[in-house]
Amino acid sequence: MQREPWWKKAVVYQIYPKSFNDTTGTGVGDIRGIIEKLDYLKKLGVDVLWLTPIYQSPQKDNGYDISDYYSINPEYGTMEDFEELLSETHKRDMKLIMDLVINHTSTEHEWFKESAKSKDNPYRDFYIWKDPIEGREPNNWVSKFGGNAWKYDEKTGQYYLHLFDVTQADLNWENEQVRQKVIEMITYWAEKGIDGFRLDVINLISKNQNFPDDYEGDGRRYYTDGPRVHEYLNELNQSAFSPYQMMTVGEMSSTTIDDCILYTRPDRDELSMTFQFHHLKVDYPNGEKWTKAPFDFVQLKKILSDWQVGMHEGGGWNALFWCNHDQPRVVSRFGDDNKYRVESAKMLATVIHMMKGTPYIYQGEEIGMTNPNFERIEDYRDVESINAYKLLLKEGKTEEEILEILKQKSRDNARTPMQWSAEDNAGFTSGTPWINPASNYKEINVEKELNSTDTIFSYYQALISLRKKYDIITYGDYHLVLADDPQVFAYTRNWNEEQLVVVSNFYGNEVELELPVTLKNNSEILISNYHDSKTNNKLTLRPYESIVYYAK
Ligand code: TEU
Repeated sequence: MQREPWWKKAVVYQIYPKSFNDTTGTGVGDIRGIIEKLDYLKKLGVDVLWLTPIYQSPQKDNGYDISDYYSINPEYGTMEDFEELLSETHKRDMKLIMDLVINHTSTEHEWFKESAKSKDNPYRDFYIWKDPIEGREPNNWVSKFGGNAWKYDEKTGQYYLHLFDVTQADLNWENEQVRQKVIEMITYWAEKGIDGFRLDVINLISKNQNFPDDYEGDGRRYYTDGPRVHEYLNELNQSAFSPYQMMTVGEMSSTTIDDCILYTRPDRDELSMTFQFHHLKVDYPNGEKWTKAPFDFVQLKKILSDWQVGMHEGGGWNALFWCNHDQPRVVSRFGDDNKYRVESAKMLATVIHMMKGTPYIYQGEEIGMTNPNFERIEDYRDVESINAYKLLLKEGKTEEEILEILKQKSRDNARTPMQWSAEDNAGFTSGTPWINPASNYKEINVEKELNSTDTIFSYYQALISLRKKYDIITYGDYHLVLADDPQVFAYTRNWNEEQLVVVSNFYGNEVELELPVTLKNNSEILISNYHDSKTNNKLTLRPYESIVYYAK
């Protein structure tokens, strides 16, 4: 049998450098701040660190607007700092992956500046420029951050496409020179010795070249998993990823299981694994994000389970996650960030970490950080949130209503400073933080976690070591049971003669449960978030109780 790739048994930790640890008092986290915390991350037990973008950038979208792929944003440090981070990470036997943002660049990137100079500039074709149609935008596609996705340029009389912010211009992947430049850049970082990449919105790079109007939607059907995307990824793989044996995880916007199988099936030579977001839209009624809404639990189970089974059967590989820098804190979203914060954080971790795929932990998740519940619009920094605020005001919503929506949905919920201690600003900075910390940092912080027993942190440690010890977690199949149960998330995993049964109460009230599968006689409890969980076929699950049974 071919040797299985290492990343199948790995656990990844996502670092949002801006909010991780500031060593210079600027109020912005930095690379040296990450180096300082490597031992902490090693202690947690993770194998890979993923850094969101640290390249030079005007920071209109916190680094997802890159103006130079070859240099480090000075706020974060220098290239020497980066190289030290890489070697210190490797010394501790961990790996480092970086963010690759190649659907678009900042409009301050040299390529764009050249491109905007004239219609016959050699870089013109690096971006997607179109003539007006009847004096208007070339089509009706909508930017993911609100408004039309085209921006008119007075000087040359054409529009350029920006699926995200107006300062994030989409690259023209049809242009072979663009692809060559990207390959050169990937090779530069690979030569430095990094271990892989997370590829930002990578399934949006190939657009339908007719650029049709979308009369039923916002345009995404014409560029999501687009016509040449698999070809482009295969090219990147063969010219840059494979020669350096990189681990790659594609961030897939509104994708399908079928496409993700194609992106990740080993014989396709595209990517190692994919992030999909369908399970994080269960609180978007009718697809609408900017509304305050409860989540649909049965749907959540169904989506996660369809992806488990679909990717298993199709030979693909899932990245597993609840949270990232674009999502609210999971304990506030699907758990209880109050009375049962600890129990629910552990339960949520169990549900994801016992699934098939590679789990990702977003900074602060391992100590149960919550949404900050900002009360004023001035507290928000995120371009998407601020755009949404303006649009919702125009639509006639009151300021109060909008603030309630942002408290639930804003991306800034995950971007508040990492809570290291009870000191000022959560021990994140000695200066003024670029965004305020959540006010609960005196209660919820790393120092406190490390000085106590039975913490969320120690529970994550335990989950990570179980993955190392039990192959069934990596390789077993997956079956959802009690699919329609409105309170319990239960699934089984089978592999060779082994069996895992994972049962979790997703709510704050007790529930009587007759286990849907007969536990084998020799079943043991691998992990549970209560001390005295029972090994019975009939049991009462306490608030947010989660139990993993194992038998051989
Ligand atoms: O996000 C892609 C993306 O489409 C979303 O997760 C986005 O934040 C959401 O749709 C907004 O409702 C990636 C990055 O993770 C994000 O931080 C960047 O802003 C975006 O790409 C553009 O580079």
